[in-house]
Amino acid sequence: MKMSRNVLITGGAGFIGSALIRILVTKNYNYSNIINLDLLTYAGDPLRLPDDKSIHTITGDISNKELVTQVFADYRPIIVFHLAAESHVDRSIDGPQAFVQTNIQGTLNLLQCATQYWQDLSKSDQEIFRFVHVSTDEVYGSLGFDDEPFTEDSIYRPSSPYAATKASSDHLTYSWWKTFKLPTIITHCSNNYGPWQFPEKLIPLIISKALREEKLPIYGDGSNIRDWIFVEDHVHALLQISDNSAPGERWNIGAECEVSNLTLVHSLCDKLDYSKARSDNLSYRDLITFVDDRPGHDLRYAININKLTSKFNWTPKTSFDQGLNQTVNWYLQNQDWVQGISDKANYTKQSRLGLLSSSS
Ligand code: NAD
Ligand code: TDX
Repeated sequence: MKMSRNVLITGGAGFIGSALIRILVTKNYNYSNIINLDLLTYAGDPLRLPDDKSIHTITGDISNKELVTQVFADYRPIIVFHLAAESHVDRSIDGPQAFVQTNIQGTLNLLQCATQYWQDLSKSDQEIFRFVHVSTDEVYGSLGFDDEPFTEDSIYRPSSPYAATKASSDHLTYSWWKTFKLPTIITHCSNNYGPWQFPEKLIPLIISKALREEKLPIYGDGSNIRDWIFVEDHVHALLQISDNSAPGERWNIGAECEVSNLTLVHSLCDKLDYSKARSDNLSYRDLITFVDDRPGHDLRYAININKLTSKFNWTPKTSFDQGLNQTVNWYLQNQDWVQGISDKANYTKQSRLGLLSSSS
Protein backbone atom coordinates (compact mmCIF):
# COMPACT_ATOMS: atom_id res chain seq x y z
CA MET A 1 0.00 0.00 0.00
CA LYS A 2 1.35 3.45 -0.87
CA MET A 3 1.14 6.53 1.34
CA SER A 4 -0.37 9.85 0.27
CA ARG A 5 0.76 13.30 1.40
CA ASN A 6 -2.19 13.36 3.78
CA VAL A 7 -2.03 14.30 7.44
CA LEU A 8 -4.26 12.67 10.06
CA ILE A 9 -5.03 14.86 13.05
CA THR A 10 -6.97 13.49 16.00
CA GLY A 11 -8.79 16.06 18.10
CA GLY A 12 -8.60 18.63 15.28
CA ALA A 13 -11.77 20.37 16.45
CA GLY A 14 -10.20 21.07 19.85
CA PHE A 15 -8.24 24.11 20.95
CA ILE A 16 -4.72 23.07 19.88
CA GLY A 17 -5.73 20.70 17.07
CA SER A 18 -7.73 23.45 15.37
CA ALA A 19 -4.80 25.89 15.69
CA LEU A 20 -2.66 23.28 13.95
CA ILE A 21 -5.23 22.92 11.16
CA ARG A 22 -5.60 26.70 10.72
CA ILE A 23 -1.83 27.03 10.35
CA LEU A 24 -1.55 24.05 7.99
CA VAL A 25 -4.23 25.56 5.77
CA THR A 26 -2.87 29.10 5.66
CA LYS A 27 0.83 28.32 5.50
CA ASN A 28 0.56 25.60 2.86
CA TYR A 29 2.63 22.82 4.40
CA ASN A 30 2.33 20.76 1.30
CA TYR A 31 -0.13 18.21 2.63
CA SER A 32 -2.79 17.27 0.08
CA ASN A 33 -5.53 16.59 2.61
CA ILE A 34 -6.04 17.24 6.30
CA ILE A 35 -8.05 14.48 7.94
CA ASN A 36 -9.57 15.53 11.24
CA LEU A 37 -10.83 12.63 13.37
CA ASP A 38 -12.76 14.09 16.29
CA LEU A 39 -15.57 12.81 18.48
CA LEU A 40 -16.87 16.35 19.03
CA THR A 41 -17.19 16.00 22.77
CA TYR A 42 -18.20 19.07 24.81
CA ALA A 43 -14.69 20.42 24.05
CA GLY A 44 -14.73 19.96 20.27
CA ASP A 45 -16.24 22.52 17.94
CA PRO A 46 -16.08 22.61 14.12
CA LEU A 47 -16.60 26.39 14.29
CA ARG A 48 -12.91 26.61 15.15
CA LEU A 49 -12.04 25.30 11.69
CA PRO A 50 -11.76 27.32 8.51
CA ASP A 51 -13.89 26.48 5.52
CA ASP A 52 -11.33 24.80 3.28
CA LYS A 53 -11.78 21.94 0.89
CA SER A 54 -8.57 20.23 2.01
CA ILE A 55 -10.08 19.54 5.46
CA HIS A 56 -12.03 16.31 5.85
CA THR A 57 -13.71 16.04 9.23
CA ILE A 58 -14.74 12.60 10.42
CA THR A 59 -16.85 12.60 13.55
CA GLY A 60 -15.88 9.53 15.53
CA ASP A 61 -14.05 7.97 18.43
CA ILE A 62 -10.34 7.17 18.38
CA SER A 63 -11.25 4.05 20.40
CA ASN A 64 -13.33 2.65 17.52
CA LYS A 65 -11.14 0.03 15.86
CA GLU A 66 -13.25 -0.42 12.74
CA LEU A 67 -13.49 3.31 12.12
CA VAL A 68 -9.81 4.06 12.71
CA THR A 69 -8.73 1.12 10.52
CA GLN A 70 -10.97 2.48 7.77
CA VAL A 71 -9.59 6.01 8.14
CA PHE A 72 -6.01 4.74 7.70
CA ALA A 73 -7.04 2.60 4.70
CA ASP A 74 -9.01 5.40 3.01
CA TYR A 75 -6.59 8.28 3.53
CA ARG A 76 -3.14 6.58 3.84
CA PRO A 77 -1.55 9.39 5.87
CA ILE A 78 2.14 10.16 5.87
CA ILE A 79 1.92 11.51 9.43
CA VAL A 80 -0.40 11.40 12.44
CA PHE A 81 -0.66 14.21 14.99
CA HIS A 82 -2.46 12.67 17.95
CA LEU A 83 -4.14 15.39 20.03
CA ALA A 84 -7.53 13.88 20.87
CA ALA A 85 -7.88 13.65 24.62
CA GLU A 86 -9.90 14.52 27.64
CA SER A 87 -7.80 17.50 28.66
CA HIS A 88 -9.15 19.20 31.79
CA VAL A 89 -7.64 18.33 35.18
CA ASP A 90 -10.72 19.26 37.26
CA ARG A 91 -12.95 17.03 35.15
CA SER A 92 -10.50 14.15 35.62
CA ILE A 93 -10.93 14.51 39.39
CA ASP A 94 -14.71 14.49 39.15
CA GLY A 95 -14.96 11.75 36.48
CA PRO A 96 -11.78 9.87 35.60
CA GLN A 97 -13.43 7.11 33.53
CA ALA A 98 -13.66 9.13 30.30
CA PHE A 99 -9.95 9.98 30.67
CA VAL A 100 -9.00 6.32 30.94
CA GLN A 101 -11.21 5.49 27.98
CA THR A 102 -10.00 8.18 25.58
CA ASN A 103 -6.47 8.93 26.72
CA ILE A 104 -5.39 5.32 27.35
CA GLN A 105 -7.74 3.01 25.41
CA GLY A 106 -8.08 5.49 22.56
CA THR A 107 -4.33 5.92 22.22
CA LEU A 108 -3.81 2.16 22.39
CA ASN A 109 -6.32 1.65 19.59
CA LEU A 110 -4.70 4.35 17.44
CA LEU A 111 -1.26 2.82 17.94
CA GLN A 112 -2.54 -0.64 16.99
CA CYS A 113 -4.35 0.61 13.88
CA ALA A 114 -1.38 2.80 12.88
CA THR A 115 0.97 -0.18 13.23
CA GLN A 116 -1.22 -2.40 11.11
CA TYR A 117 -1.29 0.27 8.39
CA TRP A 118 2.43 1.04 8.69
CA GLN A 119 3.51 -2.61 8.45
CA ASP A 120 1.97 -2.83 4.98
CA LEU A 121 3.86 0.20 3.66
CA SER A 122 6.98 -0.07 1.52
CA LYS A 123 10.29 0.17 3.39
CA SER A 124 10.89 3.73 2.14
CA ASP A 125 7.40 4.87 3.18
CA GLN A 126 7.85 3.16 6.56
CA GLU A 127 10.90 5.33 7.16
CA ILE A 128 9.11 8.57 6.34
CA PHE A 129 5.95 7.88 8.38
CA ARG A 130 5.67 9.57 11.82
CA PHE A 131 3.21 9.23 14.71
CA VAL A 132 3.44 12.40 16.83
CA HIS A 133 1.92 11.93 20.28
CA VAL A 134 1.10 15.32 21.79
CA SER A 135 1.61 15.06 25.52
CA THR A 136 2.05 17.44 28.41
CA ASP A 137 4.56 18.60 31.01
CA GLU A 138 2.07 17.47 33.68
CA VAL A 139 3.34 13.90 33.39
CA TYR A 140 6.48 15.04 35.24
CA GLY A 141 4.44 16.09 38.30
CA SER A 142 5.14 19.13 40.40
CA LEU A 143 8.26 21.23 41.00
CA GLY A 144 9.17 23.11 44.16
CA PHE A 145 9.84 26.86 43.81
CA ASP A 146 13.62 26.29 43.70
CA ASP A 147 13.78 23.14 41.55
CA GLU A 148 15.34 23.07 38.09
CA PRO A 149 12.84 23.00 35.19
CA PHE A 150 11.78 19.65 33.73
CA THR A 151 14.03 18.15 31.05
CA GLU A 152 13.22 15.28 28.71
CA ASP A 153 14.96 13.03 31.28
CA SER A 154 12.82 14.08 34.24
CA ILE A 155 11.05 11.15 35.80
CA TYR A 156 7.32 10.62 35.52
CA ARG A 157 5.38 11.57 38.67
CA PRO A 158 1.83 12.42 37.51
CA SER A 159 -0.38 13.93 40.22
CA SER A 160 -3.85 14.12 38.68
CA PRO A 161 -5.93 11.41 37.01
CA TYR A 162 -5.56 13.46 33.78
CA ALA A 163 -1.77 13.46 34.03
CA ALA A 164 -1.73 9.76 34.97
CA THR A 165 -3.68 8.86 31.83
CA LYS A 166 -1.41 11.03 29.66
CA ALA A 167 1.63 9.36 31.27
CA SER A 168 0.15 5.98 30.51
CA SER A 169 -0.43 6.92 26.87
CA ASP A 170 3.16 8.20 26.64
CA HIS A 171 4.45 4.85 27.89
CA LEU A 172 2.30 2.97 25.39
CA THR A 173 3.52 5.23 22.58
CA TYR A 174 7.18 4.78 23.46
CA SER A 175 6.75 1.03 23.83
CA TRP A 176 5.25 0.88 20.31
CA TRP A 177 8.50 2.37 19.02
CA LYS A 178 10.70 0.04 21.06
CA THR A 179 8.68 -3.11 20.45
CA PHE A 180 7.09 -2.71 17.01
CA LYS A 181 9.39 -0.01 15.54
CA LEU A 182 6.40 2.27 14.79
CA PRO A 183 8.17 5.65 14.30
CA THR A 184 6.67 7.56 17.21
CA ILE A 185 7.68 10.92 18.69
CA ILE A 186 6.45 12.30 22.02
CA THR A 187 6.15 16.01 22.84
CA HIS A 188 5.67 17.53 26.30
CA CYS A 189 4.28 21.04 26.13
CA SER A 190 3.55 23.46 28.93
CA ASN A 191 0.26 25.38 29.44
CA ASN A 192 -1.18 26.75 26.19
CA TYR A 193 -3.33 29.83 25.81
CA GLY A 194 -4.83 31.79 22.93
CA PRO A 195 -8.06 32.28 20.98
CA TRP A 196 -10.68 29.50 20.83
CA GLN A 197 -9.76 27.85 24.16
CA PHE A 198 -12.69 26.27 25.97
CA PRO A 199 -13.75 28.56 28.84
CA GLU A 200 -13.06 26.03 31.59
CA LYS A 201 -9.30 26.68 31.40
CA LEU A 202 -7.93 29.48 33.58
CA ILE A 203 -7.34 32.30 31.07
CA PRO A 204 -10.59 32.16 29.06
CA LEU A 205 -12.57 31.39 32.22
CA ILE A 206 -11.27 34.47 34.00
CA ILE A 207 -11.81 36.76 30.99
CA SER A 208 -15.32 35.47 30.37
CA LYS A 209 -16.38 35.58 34.01
CA ALA A 210 -14.95 39.07 34.40
CA LEU A 211 -16.95 40.31 31.41
CA ARG A 212 -20.08 38.96 33.14
CA GLU A 213 -18.93 40.59 36.40
CA GLU A 214 -18.98 37.17 38.09
CA LYS A 215 -16.54 36.16 40.84
CA LEU A 216 -13.08 35.14 39.60
CA PRO A 217 -12.15 31.87 41.33
CA ILE A 218 -8.53 31.37 42.32
CA TYR A 219 -7.66 27.97 43.76
CA GLY A 220 -5.81 28.11 47.09
CA ASP A 221 -3.73 31.27 47.51
CA GLY A 222 -2.87 31.77 43.82
CA SER A 223 0.86 31.12 44.29
CA ASN A 224 0.88 28.09 41.96
CA ILE A 225 3.04 28.68 38.92
CA ARG A 226 2.38 27.69 35.32
CA ASP A 227 4.72 28.05 32.33
CA TRP A 228 2.69 29.63 29.50
CA ILE A 229 3.05 29.33 25.73
CA PHE A 230 0.96 30.91 22.98
CA VAL A 231 -0.82 28.13 21.12
CA GLU A 232 0.61 29.07 17.70
CA ASP A 233 4.15 28.78 19.05
CA HIS A 234 3.30 25.27 20.24
CA VAL A 235 2.02 24.42 16.75
CA HIS A 236 5.15 25.74 15.04
CA ALA A 237 7.28 23.65 17.39
CA LEU A 238 5.21 20.56 16.57
CA LEU A 239 5.71 21.15 12.85
CA GLN A 240 9.43 21.66 13.25
CA ILE A 241 9.72 18.48 15.33
CA SER A 242 7.60 16.40 12.98
CA ASP A 243 9.74 17.48 10.01
CA ASN A 244 13.09 16.86 11.65
CA SER A 245 12.94 14.50 14.62
CA ALA A 246 14.25 10.97 14.52
CA PRO A 247 11.74 8.36 15.70
CA GLY A 248 11.78 7.40 19.36
CA GLU A 249 12.72 10.94 20.44
CA ARG A 250 10.90 13.08 23.01
CA TRP A 251 10.81 16.87 23.06
CA ASN A 252 9.87 19.45 25.65
CA ILE A 253 8.06 22.53 24.31
CA GLY A 254 7.57 25.76 26.23
CA ALA A 255 8.25 29.49 26.15
CA GLU A 256 10.16 29.98 29.42
CA CYS A 257 7.34 32.05 30.84
CA GLU A 258 6.63 31.16 34.45
CA VAL A 259 3.85 33.18 36.07
CA SER A 260 1.90 32.65 39.29
CA ASN A 261 -1.86 32.32 38.91
CA LEU A 262 -2.51 35.41 41.00
CA THR A 263 -0.10 37.55 38.94
CA LEU A 264 -1.71 36.27 35.76
CA VAL A 265 -5.24 37.02 36.93
CA HIS A 266 -4.11 40.49 38.03
CA SER A 267 -2.75 41.22 34.55
CA LEU A 268 -5.93 39.96 32.90
CA CYS A 269 -7.97 42.26 35.17
CA ASP A 270 -5.70 45.21 34.38
CA LYS A 271 -5.95 44.60 30.64
CA LEU A 272 -9.73 44.42 30.89
CA ASP A 273 -9.85 47.58 33.04
CA TYR A 274 -8.04 49.29 30.18
CA SER A 275 -10.00 47.77 27.26
CA LYS A 276 -13.50 47.51 28.69
CA ALA A 277 -13.94 49.32 31.98
CA ARG A 278 -16.66 48.07 34.33
CA SER A 279 -19.87 50.08 34.39
CA ASP A 280 -19.21 51.10 38.03
CA ASN A 281 -15.55 51.87 37.21
CA LEU A 282 -14.31 49.48 39.90
CA SER A 283 -11.40 47.25 38.93
CA TYR A 284 -12.04 43.70 37.82
CA ARG A 285 -9.51 42.78 40.52
CA ASP A 286 -12.31 43.31 43.06
CA LEU A 287 -14.04 40.22 41.68
CA ILE A 288 -11.14 37.91 42.64
CA THR A 289 -12.27 35.22 45.10
CA PHE A 290 -10.04 32.62 46.70
CA VAL A 291 -11.77 29.23 46.65
CA ASP A 292 -10.98 25.70 47.86
CA ASP A 293 -7.79 24.37 46.37
CA ARG A 294 -7.78 21.71 43.64
CA PRO A 295 -7.00 18.35 45.28
CA GLY A 296 -3.44 17.32 44.43
CA HIS A 297 -2.82 20.77 42.89
CA ASP A 298 0.67 20.83 41.34
CA LEU A 299 2.63 23.77 42.74
CA ARG A 300 4.82 24.63 39.78
CA TYR A 301 5.56 23.65 36.19
CA ALA A 302 8.63 24.92 34.38
CA ILE A 303 10.04 23.43 31.26
CA ASN A 304 13.60 23.32 29.97
CA ILE A 305 13.57 23.72 26.17
CA ASN A 306 17.31 23.54 25.52
CA LYS A 307 17.01 20.40 23.41
CA LEU A 308 14.49 22.00 21.05
CA THR A 309 16.25 25.36 20.79
CA SER A 310 19.72 23.89 20.30
CA LYS A 311 18.83 21.08 17.86
CA PHE A 312 16.30 22.93 15.69
CA ASN A 313 17.05 26.56 16.42
CA TRP A 314 13.40 26.96 17.43
CA THR A 315 12.27 29.88 19.58
CA PRO A 316 8.80 31.02 20.58
CA LYS A 317 7.77 34.12 18.64
CA THR A 318 5.05 35.55 20.89
CA SER A 319 5.84 37.37 24.13
CA PHE A 320 3.43 36.76 27.00
CA ASP A 321 2.24 40.35 26.88
CA GLN A 322 1.54 40.23 23.11
CA GLY A 323 -0.14 36.85 23.40
CA LEU A 324 -2.32 37.92 26.32
CA ASN A 325 -3.36 41.11 24.51
CA GLN A 326 -4.28 39.11 21.43
CA THR A 327 -6.20 36.61 23.58
CA VAL A 328 -8.06 39.23 25.60
CA ASN A 329 -9.04 41.07 22.41
CA TRP A 330 -10.23 37.85 20.79
CA TYR A 331 -12.42 36.99 23.78
CA LEU A 332 -13.78 40.54 23.91
CA GLN A 333 -14.98 40.06 20.35
CA ASN A 334 -16.14 36.47 20.64
CA GLN A 335 -18.28 36.20 23.76
CA ASP A 336 -21.11 34.80 21.61
CA TRP A 337 -18.93 31.80 20.82
CA VAL A 338 -18.06 31.44 24.51
CA GLN A 339 -21.71 31.47 25.50
CA GLY A 340 -22.63 29.10 22.68
CA ILE A 341 -20.04 26.45 23.49
CA SER A 342 -20.77 26.81 27.21
CA ASP A 343 -24.50 26.28 26.68
CA LYS A 344 -23.83 23.36 24.34
CA ALA A 345 -21.61 21.74 26.95
CA ASN A 346 -24.58 22.11 29.27
CA TYR A 347 -22.46 22.25 32.33
CA THR A 348 -23.69 22.92 35.76
CA LYS A 349 -22.13 25.31 38.18
CA GLN A 350 -20.19 23.30 40.71
CA SER A 351 -18.34 24.43 43.80
CA ARG A 352 -14.65 24.21 42.93
CA LEU A 353 -15.29 24.30 39.19
CA GLY A 354 -16.19 27.94 38.93
CA LEU A 355 -17.61 27.41 35.45
CA LEU A 356 -19.53 30.03 33.54
CA SER A 357 -23.19 30.18 34.36
CA SER A 358 -25.63 29.16 31.65
CA SER A 359 -27.42 31.88 29.68
CA SER A 360 -30.80 30.17 30.18
P1 NAD B 1 -9.29 20.12 23.94
O1 NAD B 1 -10.00 19.53 25.12
O2 NAD B 1 -9.54 21.53 23.56
O3 NAD B 1 -9.58 19.24 22.63
C1 NAD B 1 -9.62 17.85 22.65
C2 NAD B 1 -10.31 17.40 21.37
O4 NAD B 1 -10.32 15.95 21.38
C3 NAD B 1 -11.77 17.85 21.27
O5 NAD B 1 -12.01 18.38 19.98
C4 NAD B 1 -12.56 16.58 21.51
O6 NAD B 1 -13.80 16.57 20.82
C5 NAD B 1 -11.62 15.52 20.98
N1 NAD B 1 -11.84 14.19 21.58
C6 NAD B 1 -12.03 13.90 22.88
N2 NAD B 1 -12.22 12.57 23.04
C7 NAD B 1 -12.15 12.03 21.80
C8 NAD B 1 -12.25 10.70 21.30
N3 NAD B 1 -12.48 9.66 22.12
N4 NAD B 1 -12.11 10.48 19.98
C9 NAD B 1 -11.89 11.52 19.14
N5 NAD B 1 -11.79 12.80 19.55
C10 NAD B 1 -11.92 13.05 20.87
O7 NAD B 1 -7.75 19.86 24.23
P2 NAD B 1 -6.49 20.75 23.82
O8 NAD B 1 -6.25 21.75 24.88
O9 NAD B 1 -6.63 21.17 22.41
O10 NAD B 1 -5.33 19.66 23.95
C11 NAD B 1 -4.97 18.84 22.84
C12 NAD B 1 -3.90 17.86 23.26
O11 NAD B 1 -2.77 18.57 23.73
C13 NAD B 1 -4.32 16.93 24.40
O12 NAD B 1 -3.80 15.66 24.13
C14 NAD B 1 -3.68 17.54 25.64
O13 NAD B 1 -3.39 16.54 26.58
C15 NAD B 1 -2.41 18.12 25.04
N6 NAD B 1 -1.87 19.29 25.76
C16 NAD B 1 -2.69 20.35 26.06
C17 NAD B 1 -2.14 21.47 26.70
C18 NAD B 1 -2.99 22.67 27.04
O14 NAD B 1 -2.49 23.57 27.73
N7 NAD B 1 -4.22 22.77 26.60
C19 NAD B 1 -0.78 21.49 27.04
C20 NAD B 1 0.02 20.38 26.71
C21 NAD B 1 -0.54 19.29 26.05
O1 TDX C 1 -10.92 28.46 38.04
C1 TDX C 1 -9.71 28.17 38.10
N1 TDX C 1 -8.94 28.74 39.07
C2 TDX C 1 -7.62 28.47 39.24
O2 TDX C 1 -6.97 28.99 40.14
C3 TDX C 1 -9.07 27.26 37.18
C4 TDX C 1 -9.87 26.61 36.08
C5 TDX C 1 -7.73 27.01 37.34
N2 TDX C 1 -7.02 27.57 38.34
C6 TDX C 1 -5.58 27.29 38.46
C7 TDX C 1 -5.21 25.81 38.45
C8 TDX C 1 -3.86 25.83 37.78
O3 TDX C 1 -2.85 26.07 38.74
O4 TDX C 1 -4.97 27.84 37.30
C9 TDX C 1 -3.92 27.00 36.81
C10 TDX C 1 -4.24 26.60 35.38
O5 TDX C 1 -5.35 25.74 35.42
P1 TDX C 1 -5.95 25.06 34.10
O6 TDX C 1 -6.25 26.13 33.10
O7 TDX C 1 -7.05 24.14 34.51
O8 TDX C 1 -4.67 24.27 33.53
P2 TDX C 1 -3.75 23.13 34.18
O9 TDX C 1 -4.45 22.38 35.24
O10 TDX C 1 -2.44 23.76 34.52
O11 TDX C 1 -3.59 22.14 32.91
C11 TDX C 1 -3.40 22.67 31.58
O12 TDX C 1 -2.05 22.64 31.19
C12 TDX C 1 -1.49 21.42 30.85
C13 TDX C 1 -4.25 21.95 30.55
O13 TDX C 1 -5.59 21.94 31.00
C14 TDX C 1 -3.76 20.57 30.29
O14 TDX C 1 -4.51 19.94 29.25
C15 TDX C 1 -2.34 20.63 29.89
O15 TDX C 1 -1.82 19.33 29.73
